[in-house]
Amino acid sequence: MSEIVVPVSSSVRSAAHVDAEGYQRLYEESIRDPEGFWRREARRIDWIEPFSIVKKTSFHEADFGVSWFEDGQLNVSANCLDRHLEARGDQVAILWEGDDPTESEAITYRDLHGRVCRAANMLKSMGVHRGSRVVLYLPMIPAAAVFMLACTRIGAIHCVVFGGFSPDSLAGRIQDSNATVVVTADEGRRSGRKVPLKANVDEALLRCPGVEKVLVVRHTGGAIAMQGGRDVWYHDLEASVASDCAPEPMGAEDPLFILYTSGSTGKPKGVLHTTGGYLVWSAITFHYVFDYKPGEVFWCTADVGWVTGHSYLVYGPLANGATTVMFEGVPNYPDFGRFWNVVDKYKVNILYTAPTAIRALMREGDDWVKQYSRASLRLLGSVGEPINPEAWQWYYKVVGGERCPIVDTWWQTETGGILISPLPGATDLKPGSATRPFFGIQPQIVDANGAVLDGATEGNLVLIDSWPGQMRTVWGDHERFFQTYFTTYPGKYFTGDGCRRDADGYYWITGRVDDVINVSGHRMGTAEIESALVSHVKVAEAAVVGMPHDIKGQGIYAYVTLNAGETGDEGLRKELVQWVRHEIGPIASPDVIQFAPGLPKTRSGKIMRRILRKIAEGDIGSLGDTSTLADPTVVDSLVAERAVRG
Ligand code: 6R9
Repeated sequence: MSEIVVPVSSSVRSAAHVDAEGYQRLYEESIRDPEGFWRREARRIDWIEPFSIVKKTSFHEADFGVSWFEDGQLNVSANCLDRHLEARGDQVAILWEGDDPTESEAITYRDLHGRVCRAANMLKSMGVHRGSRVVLYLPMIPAAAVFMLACTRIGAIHCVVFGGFSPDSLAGRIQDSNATVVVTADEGRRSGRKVPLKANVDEALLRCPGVEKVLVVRHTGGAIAMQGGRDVWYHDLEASVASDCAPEPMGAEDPLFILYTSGSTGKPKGVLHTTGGYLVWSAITFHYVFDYKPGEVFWCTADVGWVTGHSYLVYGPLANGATTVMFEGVPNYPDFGRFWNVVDKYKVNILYTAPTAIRALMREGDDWVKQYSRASLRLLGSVGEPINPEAWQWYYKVVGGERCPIVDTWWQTETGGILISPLPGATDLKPGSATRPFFGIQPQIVDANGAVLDGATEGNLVLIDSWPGQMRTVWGDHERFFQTYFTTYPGKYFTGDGCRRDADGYYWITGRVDDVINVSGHRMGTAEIESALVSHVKVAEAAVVGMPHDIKGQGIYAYVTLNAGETGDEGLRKELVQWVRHEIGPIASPDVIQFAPGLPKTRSGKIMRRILRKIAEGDIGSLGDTSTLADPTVVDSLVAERAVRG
């Protein structure tokens, strides 16, 4: 197979922060002398009390721990707001574009500072203090960024829950984080439809007695119920609070936020990030990977409910004094030209989106793109899942007109920010490869037994030393943190991803190797969907695997065994899909439900997912060894049933 390489153009190289030699020099320094490198680089943010200790990290059981800049003090909101006021107080910080194309708002740094101070005072008046947990269940409106920053201003820990999650998922996160305050809106908007956020909160709170106050932002004006003594309107409280609020000096290792993410076991993990390291990491990666220059407009299309929305919609851009676009809508509303319309409207220079969106737009043809100028675009980014070379080429040629490099950025909720990515002025691109490690990142590829594989090879991706943006623990379960990430390959951080490295040392992420599937760039634990399915009265057992999907990357394929006496028909299929949507949220909707009289199990009772994956992929010819199954005939009936369904 001939390999396509897109070299760095001389105009991109000469304008960029670093070229290939610069990258090599800084990368080598970051590995040879991490102390010196990070002592210097951490100064790109402001410290109230400078740190003297740079790093104390070990991935080994005996002295396990991750801490960075631990004796330093800082405040995240002061770094994202106050320090920009003098030079760029009147520059736009957030450009908000509503779901409805006629709605928009431009918020300057000074204005944002005022809103954040008032929001911080509102939270204080509700009893929120240093270390309190505040759940934010909000649409993509400026208040989401305002309340994230307001929490950081007073040292409260925010926990953003994606607005597409069900009341049940929301309740689980409120309970696990022990939050006392929830901030929400009357309703959200999505492709002209309304999302009943406040009603979902009301339902969730029936199971969350610890929540004392609910702050409600008016967004759509839709009718909602307010519970006396508990629920407070934002606009009622706003008038009564002061517009200044001193930033709380926080320790570098004080918790900053919790964000829940799916793993290979049933219960989502509360990934905890801390103050100093996270901010340094989101700031430095934003600067180098997006090669950001003052005055540029940056648009990350991710929702704030995901880590990408935390690091590259809010913290990375604002720490760098950038103008960041926040978009409430979706790529296909009112039509398939929406992204390009927004790009032209705000003269977006850097666009950061997901392969699933690119594939969905690619399918609609080039005309939607070409109706718009897109002349402002300089750089394109991709995140969330592997980008297939065909989608990469379309993004590069049609969207970027072959002018704009693409940064394919590999990272995870756990990593806080980008770990493997091209730097626009330094790295020749290969469509489909996340290319090379960022400063301080030491990837290794290991085989199933942990043997380190050198040179051009393929295996599992691990990281052998810490970086400032690394998660610090699983909220409330430090043992689970250690067990999940550091025991598969002792002494190393296991990413859960498979990876190939080519002869040029480029990394190609091949996808999850654990029981996590990636649906439209969103992580779903198969165990979570299975437990939702088995909670239905008619279901005895369920096994969920990923299947190839043209737009979503992976779709959800569920094998369901019913209780004796139940019959699997179209009606029950629909009911089960609705059930999962209700239990978890629309993103977890199964694409295929196959009723199975039995599941393939080993004699010790383990479900053989490898076989289920093959059947879901339609790859019946290579089911491999089925002789270890307790009942090999189960496979024949699954294959036969699938053939009937086509
Ligand atoms: C940022 C984010 C993490 C998982 C990760 C991997 C996949 C993310 C990718 C990518 C290939 C890329 N992933 N970016 N795979 N190329 N550029 O997405 O975090 O939601 O925690 O998902 O997503 O499998 O392990 P998160």
